Amino acid sequence: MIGSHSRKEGFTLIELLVVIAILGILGALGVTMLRSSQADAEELQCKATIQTLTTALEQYKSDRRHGAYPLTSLEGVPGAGKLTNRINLGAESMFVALASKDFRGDRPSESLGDDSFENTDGDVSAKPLTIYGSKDLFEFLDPWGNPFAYFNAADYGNPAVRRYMAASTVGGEYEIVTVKPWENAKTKSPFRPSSYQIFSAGPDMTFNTEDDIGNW
Ligand SMILES: [Ca+2]
Ligand SMILES: [Ca+2]
Repeated sequence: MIGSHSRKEGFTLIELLVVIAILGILGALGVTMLRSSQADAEELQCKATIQTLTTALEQYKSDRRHGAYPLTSLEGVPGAGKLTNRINLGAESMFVALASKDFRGDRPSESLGDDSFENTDGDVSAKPLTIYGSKDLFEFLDPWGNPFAYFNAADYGNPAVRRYMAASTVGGEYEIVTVKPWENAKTKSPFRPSSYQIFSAGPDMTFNTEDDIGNW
């Protein structure tokens, strides 16, 4: 009688273990779903940023004063000075083009906000080249904190514009990496052969791997 009385009072050890196990499974499921929805959100944000940048690049090209996409480097641009570190060249050139005083389109650095760009390699131009007072040569960042790579089609074969800063973990140290323009693995013909490539290293934070997200 004592046994049945205590049964009514509370859970048996087995029942308790079952409940704990179920809670554990639900918890793990919740974390997994949260993580995957966060990853989905970052990828969507990355694609949206590329869309914003490509729209601005088309506006830039269709302006008769430019008539072409930004070059892959600021070399020879008045006020750029000596580009000493040779890192992030395409990304910096794209940023300057789309944040310059004479760009009449919708500037992505303004619409995307201050968090959308950073000077990951800490280099400067001789004079300020953008609407900002700073001489910093900024790069647009993907949702994981790495610069977007940018290559004008004229430089797909140019190894001198392939050095980029990238961190392998969120908030990690930036290191110099080599980034190659994307090409068809079978035919070796580059993606976007007559315009430009802009792409993110993607969630794995490594360039030129399958999860890269680009304008193709
Ligand atoms: Ca820079
Ligand atoms: Ca990648």
